[in-house]
Amino acid sequence: MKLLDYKKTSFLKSYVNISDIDIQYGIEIAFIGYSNSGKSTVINTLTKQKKISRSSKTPGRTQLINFFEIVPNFRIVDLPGYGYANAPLLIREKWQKNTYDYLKKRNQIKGFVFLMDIRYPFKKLDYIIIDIAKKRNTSILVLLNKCDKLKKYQQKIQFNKAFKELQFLLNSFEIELFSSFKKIGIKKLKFQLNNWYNQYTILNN
Ligand SMILES: Nc1nc2c(ncn2[C@@H]2O[C@H](COP(=O)(O)OP(=O)(O)OP(=O)(O)O)[C@@H](O)[C@H]2O)c(=O)[nH]1
Ligand SMILES: [Mg+2]
Repeated sequence: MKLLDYKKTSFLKSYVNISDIDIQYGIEIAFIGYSNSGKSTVINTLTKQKKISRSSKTPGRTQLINFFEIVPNFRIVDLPGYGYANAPLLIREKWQKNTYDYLKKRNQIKGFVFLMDIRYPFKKLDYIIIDIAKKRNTSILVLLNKCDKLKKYQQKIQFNKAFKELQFLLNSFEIELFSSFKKIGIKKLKFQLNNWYNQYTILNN
């Protein structure tokens, strides 16, 4: 199994609309979740690059579909978060439609890294993403993010609850506690990304 060096990740390209995406080769992993759930920060943590992806205290930071290349033919994609309440409704709807369209239609997606704030999991729009993953039959890693905000025993309770809910909703999934601030869960994230990449290379060689 080839282990990837995530520090070598580089920015590839940004797009406003999915219809503009002109990369057809290789595969990609989509990072998705509510606005402010910590997607861009996870990508910075994974790649050990503080500013590869723009993160912010203000929700709605990521407004484009941003592609990063780990190695040729293997990309991660940072998406605008859904459910950002302060954006004008029209803009919000456009972002959301954009994101859902991309997640539903894009063949190159081989995995979802799906983030939920461990304190407030399974909000309304999260179910839409889980449903898309199920319908596509796409492999999903759920990160219960910002676990540094809870005590150990609370983390366990939230983990068990989420595990049960996911078991009810999906046939298969992976789940892990995550914190960019405390560097928790990174091993699992790398392991899953390595798996996805290796499955692709086995199939294509
Ligand atoms: N406590 C805690 N806060 C975090 C963690 N990761 C990110 N944050 C904070 O959460 C906020 C949002 O982080 P982003 O990475 O910009 O979130 P995002 O999901 O990319 O947001 P959008 O681009 O709006 O979709 C920032 O204030 C981060 O500092 C974490 O592990 N723990
Ligand atoms: Mg972001």
